[in-house]
Amino acid sequence: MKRALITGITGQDGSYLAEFLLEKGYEVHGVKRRASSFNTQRIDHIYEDPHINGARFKLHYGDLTDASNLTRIIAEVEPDEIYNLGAQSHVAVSFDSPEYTADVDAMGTLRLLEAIRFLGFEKKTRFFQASTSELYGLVQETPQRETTPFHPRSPYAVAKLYSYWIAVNYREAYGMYACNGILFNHESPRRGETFVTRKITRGLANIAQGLEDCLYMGNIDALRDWGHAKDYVRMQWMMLQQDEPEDFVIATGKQYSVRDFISWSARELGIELEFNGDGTDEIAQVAAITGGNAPALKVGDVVMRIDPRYFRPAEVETLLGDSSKAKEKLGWVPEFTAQQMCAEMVSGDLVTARRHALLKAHGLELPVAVEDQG
Ligand code: NDP
Ligand code: GDR
Repeated sequence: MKRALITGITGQDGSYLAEFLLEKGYEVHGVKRRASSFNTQRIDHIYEDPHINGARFKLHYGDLTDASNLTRIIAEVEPDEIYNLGAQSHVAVSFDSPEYTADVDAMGTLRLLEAIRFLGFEKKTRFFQASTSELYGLVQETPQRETTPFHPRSPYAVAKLYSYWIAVNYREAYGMYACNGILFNHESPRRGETFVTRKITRGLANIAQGLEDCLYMGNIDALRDWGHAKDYVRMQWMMLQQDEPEDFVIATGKQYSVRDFISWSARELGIELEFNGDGTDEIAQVAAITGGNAPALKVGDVVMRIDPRYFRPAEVETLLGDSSKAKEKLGWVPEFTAQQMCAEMVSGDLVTARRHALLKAHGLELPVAVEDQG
């Protein structure tokens, strides 16, 4: 039985990858951080009682800032594959916490690679690094492929640039099977609530049900290549099954704006939106109601405004990936379109919003987390 160790197992990708590997028959180990409240919502459904013999899913307390702890976990688990998905993954937050972001997103990767080397696992343990399209930042070529030069635009991207190169360096210097997936944006109903897609689907579902008044957004002209996390974790695994380690772009090859994503989400809720103004003044108003999912709204209501607080000190305006190499060498093609994914996200958030609206109607306190960052 193969053993995998996943950092970031409590995150979006970690949870899908853990499910995927368990289905493939792996024993799956995950590193989770100590938190003052439960932080395992995304993996609770695959949790196995460690007291039961033969459990194939195991969690270890750890942190990417703690080298001795990472070394001990790797020594104990003796993994065939390590997936380094753990990160302070929010670009806007990295401007507020640049040093911490560097410690986790850059040094964390080095700590894992050094632990593998220190333990003499260079020839045993394969290593996947979650690299990012943010490396391209101020883009030098469109679409972006494996050979496109990098120009990172945030402390997050600069930290991830270090990790990209240290993975390449350990491959070249020590013959390790280490590779980078240059992942373009990928989303799902499990996406963190402060990334733009989830902020939109959750926010609009809440507004439609009368739980919030308005969505406050940053740069809605930003263009992204959005895929589904399920497709991307499958590719992460495929990359570690080759004879030779290589880096791959993982993307859909289709590009849309944040404004498009807002319109699609609204349409899923049975609302047609009209955008008025531009730049910092733009608003989105309800132009027509075509379905019954938005009882709290009427034509003319403003559901989105721009708040310059969400503009970033340096923005990545446009990203579009070319994953032909992944298609040719690995036979990988994404199964989900961005629109399908958006529909799935809206439908998940609508179920939650309806439940909360029902509680509110009965005068019960809402279990709604208010998160202003991002
Ligand atoms: P999430 O933000 O959903 O998950 C991040 C994970 O990292 C969480 O499990 C988090 O734990 C954990 N983590 C954060 N800080 C530490 C730390 N100091 N030590 C150990 N673990 C830590 O990210 P995604 O699942 O979306 O992304 C997975 C990886 O892929 C990340 O590295 C991200 O940067 C990268 N990536 C993601 C893309 C995307 O579009 N989703 C695109 C390109 C790259 P906790 O739950 O306790 O916070
Ligand atoms: P990104 O994702 O920065 O690309 O990083 P995010 O969803 O945060 O932003 C995408 C684009 O939308 C614009 N935007 C807003 N973003 C947020 N979060 N909130 C807003 O209100 C808002 N309004 C407009 C942003 O400016 C940006 O242009 C994600 C993360 O998952 C990284 O970890 C990963 O490496 C990259 O994708 C690829």
